[in-house]
Amino acid sequence: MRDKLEALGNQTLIDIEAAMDAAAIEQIRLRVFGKKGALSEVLKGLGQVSALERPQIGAFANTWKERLEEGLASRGQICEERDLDKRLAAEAVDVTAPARRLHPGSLHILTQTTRRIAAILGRLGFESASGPEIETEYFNFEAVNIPADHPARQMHDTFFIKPGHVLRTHTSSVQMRVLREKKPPIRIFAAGAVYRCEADATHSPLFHQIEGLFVDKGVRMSDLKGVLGELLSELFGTVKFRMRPSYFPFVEPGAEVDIECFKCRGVGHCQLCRSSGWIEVLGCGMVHPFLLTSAGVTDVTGFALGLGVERMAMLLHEVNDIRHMFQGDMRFLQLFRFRGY
Ligand code: FA5
Repeated sequence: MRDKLEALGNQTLIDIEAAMDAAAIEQIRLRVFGKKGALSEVLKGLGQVSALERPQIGAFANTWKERLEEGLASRGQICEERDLDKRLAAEAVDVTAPARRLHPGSLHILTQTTRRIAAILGRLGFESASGPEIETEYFNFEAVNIPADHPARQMHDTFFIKPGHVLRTHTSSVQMRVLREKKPPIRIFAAGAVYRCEADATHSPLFHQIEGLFVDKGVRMSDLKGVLGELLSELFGTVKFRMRPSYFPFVEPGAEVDIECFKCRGVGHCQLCRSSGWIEVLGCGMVHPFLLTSAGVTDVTGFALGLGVERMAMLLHEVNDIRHMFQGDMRFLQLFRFRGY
């Protein structure tokens, strides 16, 4: 029995010294000291040992037990330190390594332009309003004084969706919705996508407009002029503008607004203004009485204005082809990495 204990003890000491990590130490501990471990197996033979010899063998076994436990503890500590070193080495962060380049997103030029104009109108007291992009023919046309046989319908190359419904061709479709829902004073702007079946360098089948509508007692053309002055000078800096008589069925009188060409300063020798010295920027006018009476709004007058966001962004940033706005080319998008608004 002594020999067996000694053999087990010596072999276990060798195994302990050879253990390289905490898991191996734990395995040895279980193999020797576990319930059915090697030491218990050897000690089972204690019953056959004479009563005289038993205390000595018991003491011998205890001495080995203590030696092995000490061995496991001290080697165990070394193994745990090794494990920790290994983990630290594997998880080490090289603070001198070059940083990975971040590619932060930024707002699209159209979002920036829309928010910029919305912020100006907001400061002038206009509140945001909206209407559906799939619009009834009624709100897109009839309600804004464009009956079925009106020639102005042909100017809007319309996408027809299903009987009685179109993809709205302008944000003026929001006008009658608001006039019916709200009581004057009404001072709203409606920004959003509109659709027309046309495509070239200055026309996109999907584009964006911003509509402004102000209806109250005694609103006059001079109020419209005041708002235009604020809007245009905030966008283009101090700039001359003119209101040129024009026709839109939902306003009377109607006008198109031109700003003096900011590139040639009105001299008229440049491509931007096609040598005219003026650049057209939006449509506007006094709300047609037809709209007010059919909405049941009386004793008030109003003005409306509507502009194209893409064209405005093209002017502000000298972009020569509207298609750049929709192609998602990083070289183009990175030119407008401003993250405000
Ligand atoms: C209108 O759509 C009127 N509803 C604007 C208006 C509102 C007038 C209120 C009076 C009162 P127009 O069809 O001109 O008007 O379009 C307005 C602007 O949208 C144009 O000046 C232009 O900047 C832009 N636009 C028109 N068609 C396209 C297109 N296919 N792609 C990009 N921009 C366009």
